[in-house]
Amino acid sequence: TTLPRTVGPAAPVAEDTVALTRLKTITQYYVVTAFLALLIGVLIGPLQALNYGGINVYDFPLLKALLKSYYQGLSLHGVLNALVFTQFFISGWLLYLPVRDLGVRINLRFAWFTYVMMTAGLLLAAVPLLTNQATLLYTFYPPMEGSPLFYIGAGIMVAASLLVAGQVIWIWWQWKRAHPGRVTPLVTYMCVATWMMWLVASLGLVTEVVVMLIPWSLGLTAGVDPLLAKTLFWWTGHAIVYFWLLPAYISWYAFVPHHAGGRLISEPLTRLTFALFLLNSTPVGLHHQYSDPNISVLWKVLHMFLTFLVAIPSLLTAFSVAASLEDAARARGGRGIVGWIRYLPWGNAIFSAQVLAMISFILGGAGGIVNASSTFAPVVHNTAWIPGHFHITVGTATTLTFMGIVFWLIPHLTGKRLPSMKLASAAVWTWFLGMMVFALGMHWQGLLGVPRRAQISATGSDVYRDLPIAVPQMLTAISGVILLVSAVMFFYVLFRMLLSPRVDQGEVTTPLPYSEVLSPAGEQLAQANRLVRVTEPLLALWVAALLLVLLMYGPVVLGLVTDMQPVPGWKLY
Ligand code: HAS
Ligand code: HEM
Ligand code: CU
Repeated sequence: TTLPRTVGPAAPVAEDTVALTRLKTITQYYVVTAFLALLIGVLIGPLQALNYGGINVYDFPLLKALLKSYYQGLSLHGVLNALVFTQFFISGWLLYLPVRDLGVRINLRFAWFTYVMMTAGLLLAAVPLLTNQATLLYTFYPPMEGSPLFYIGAGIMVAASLLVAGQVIWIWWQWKRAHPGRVTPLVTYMCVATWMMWLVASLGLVTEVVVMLIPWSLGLTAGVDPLLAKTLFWWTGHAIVYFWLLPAYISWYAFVPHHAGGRLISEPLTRLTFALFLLNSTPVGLHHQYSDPNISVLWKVLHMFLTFLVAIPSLLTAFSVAASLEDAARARGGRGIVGWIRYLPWGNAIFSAQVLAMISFILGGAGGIVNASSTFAPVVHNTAWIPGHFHITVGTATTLTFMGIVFWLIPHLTGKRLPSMKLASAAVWTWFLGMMVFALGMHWQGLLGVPRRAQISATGSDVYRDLPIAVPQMLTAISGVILLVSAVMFFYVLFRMLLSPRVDQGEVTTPLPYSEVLSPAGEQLAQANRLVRVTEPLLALWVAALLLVLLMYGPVVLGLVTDMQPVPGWKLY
């Protein structure tokens, strides 16, 4: 009999060799560090939700001892969740997958080095964050100024992620040289494209931190130009959302069909999606700066159109992944136009986490299109609508997907078992419910004019009480409580699993869940269809991506550089 064709290598079940065990340990370190950051970050979230429910808890003595201000808490929340959790998880995930996919040996010392470097950066940045010396919010816009340790630590963290990117691209390149004429396997393709995108995207942030913020915070320069710094920040700041999203897409394409019992529809289409993200993720950042002066409307409008264009690979994903789910449900006996949905394995938390994440992203994506439309942007910009938007993108589409992944990844890496599928499911469904209620409350308040990043519950901010916000405030407060309960259940399951003894060989009981595929890409480039051949030269696509971002950002940045208005720093905390 012939095995069904999957998106993975022919024999994904491997022996636990010494090298494989070590690779698994490194991956586990990345993933556990990520979730420790999320644990602390997420505990602060409900306090902020209560604030947007009109309830001020920041004067309680215990809390006052821990957090100097609402803004210290908000800085910790944003940095730990959106920057630390994501980066550590993704670095482990997108290192492990291509190494296994290509079946190669890697330099494990180098892999350990990048982990240690990233963690050192995190610890360095954590000191000023925890001592209220870097209360700058996760966007750290100058002229707000923090301790140099914060910028240096953040810089080291990003540099470490670039080394992981380099290692993955290197092993792919070695594989290409050893296998001329072969099509890059799908999972590796997606990982390499994502890392290449991140290398183009991170240039803005690296320049901002290394050239501007570190010398300035060390007192070597007298001031910085806030608009130039902010523009470089958003060069990276929009594309970073795809650095958070694409690792979830990798799971939705390659693994979710397997959990559902169906097939991936098309490898060539999946490759097209990632090629489009590589090209188009970065030159769109000005949609965060519609209201900023000194940047011409022409460039803002160009970035707006490019933003609409970058929604297309997500729409391709929506239809393609939905078709995989329908395929799975019909194979399980599902019938009817929508009736098939009931036949999906909703009781499996690995599956439900990721599909609920997708559903949240339908709404999150739609909100993104609203934000990107320059006519609507002034209504929603800097209001509570925006946190509403990103808690159902990064806070659910990404986070809930990663939660679903660890339910199989930890057993796979360690040979331990998920202690309770019921509790895992309860955590997943309450996270989804909590975030949907949160998003409703926050979008609604935003439309009524409630600003983001504001301690509106503090005495003295009575101005918002005159708005008709009682109902959305109540929804937001309730959502914070639901999410707290959800987080407690999730972390209980996660840590019970991590602390339990190893029961079997993870490779045997929980092999990599590669999906079967309906339209494979084929193995030989010469026989592959046109789309496969056009998307294969990733290095050329990478160069094209770099040129496109230079074209779309070069004149804007140059204009700001030739007209710099350096200002001294502020300490507002
Ligand atoms: Fe966004 C602000 C525009 C996507 C995150 N965004 C933010 C901020 C964050 C963020 C953190 O144009 C705040 C930054 C700050 O602090 O100031 N965003 C977009 C657009 C998209 C988008 C056009 N955002 C994301 C993703 C994020 C994220 C992804 C994180 C992971 N965003 C903006 C704009 C702003 C902004 C403006 C600035 C606002 C302002 O004024 O400050 C697009 O990429 C969205 C495309 C998505 C879709 C949806 C596809 C749906 C899929 C699911 C299918 C479902 C299935 C399930 C298959 C078109 C793929 C079926 C189920 C069955 C049961 C059958
Ligand atoms: C901001 C609540 C989880 C990322 C906020 C705000 C609230 C909130 C109310 C707005 C604060 C303001 O604008 O003043 C929560 C709750 C959570 C949660 C209740 C769940 C228990 C997450 C997760 C992520 C995340 C999982 C990402 C992985 C962020 C970011 C900000 C934010 C980046 C913006 C910080 C800033 O403005 O500098 N959160 N959140 N949150 N949240 Fe969450
Ligand atoms: Cu954006």
